[in-house]
Amino acid sequence: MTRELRIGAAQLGPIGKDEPRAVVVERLIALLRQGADAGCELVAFPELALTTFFPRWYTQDVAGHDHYFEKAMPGPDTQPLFDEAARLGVGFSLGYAELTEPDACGDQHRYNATVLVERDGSVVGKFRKVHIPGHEADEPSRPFQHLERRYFEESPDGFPVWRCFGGIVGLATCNDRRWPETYREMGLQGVELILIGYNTPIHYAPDPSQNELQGFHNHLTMQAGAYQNGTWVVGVAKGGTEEGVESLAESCIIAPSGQIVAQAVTTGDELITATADLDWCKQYKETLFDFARYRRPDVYQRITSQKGVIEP
Ligand code: CDV
Repeated sequence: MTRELRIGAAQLGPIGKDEPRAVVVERLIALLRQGADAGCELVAFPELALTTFFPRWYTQDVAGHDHYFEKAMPGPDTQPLFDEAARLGVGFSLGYAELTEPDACGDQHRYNATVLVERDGSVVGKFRKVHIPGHEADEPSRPFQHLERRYFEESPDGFPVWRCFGGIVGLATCNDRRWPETYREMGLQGVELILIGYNTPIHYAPDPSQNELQGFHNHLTMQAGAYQNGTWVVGVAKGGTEEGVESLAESCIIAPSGQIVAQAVTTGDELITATADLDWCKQYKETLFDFARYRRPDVYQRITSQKGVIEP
């Protein structure tokens, strides 16, 4: 018996700085309905899918950007998406900026988060971005800022996976996809499907020679992560030119073989779909990448604990 899950990647085009949440949520609902029409049981939305990519602007006081954050998930603006998901019987993942309730010391925390929601509209779990790229201080010489390190804390929670949708599902966010540890952490927990939202500006200020390689690196990392861990990977972009900044689209669905089985062809709102046979993962997890049989953590441990390069 195969375990087939029909999945969608709901790529978004630009979201304007002044676009109200309610209008964005209508766009998300339209894509969710397309997913339902295409037979999807699960639709992935991008990173920070409710607002423009606000870390491109500096504010002296970080709280000056709190209007871009969600204090509850679902909240008043996102409840219609949860309701429609339950009505349609389509689950989803959604990236958003999370502002926590004050803790015992009265401190609030800001995370680049993604929520995973079941087909009945219930919350399965939440992931907070682990690898936070960019910079903390204003760098006016850049054509635009990438101030994620100013606005978001790094997650202390790592990479959990959840048994849901008939398999084992994990989440990651944008820059996380470039790091092999992201996939391996989840691979070691038996992950079969990883959903990854991203906002990737084409222009990379620290080294513009990478600009023309953005598409290559995007697929390179996710295809390698899928293959080396025997898992499906969905990469879903907010693409196009948003507030003057061009971002990569090229959303895709990748099989455990590392092959791309569906890819977006526009830079706007677009749904791509695939039928993911979760049992395909076994062909890699039980052969080439049989971790229990072939991995050598004893040796890796020994090498990484050595100090420095061995000199001749
Ligand atoms: N949103 C991101 O994490 N963007 C980074 C850029 C800044 C390199 C990315 O890895 O795509």
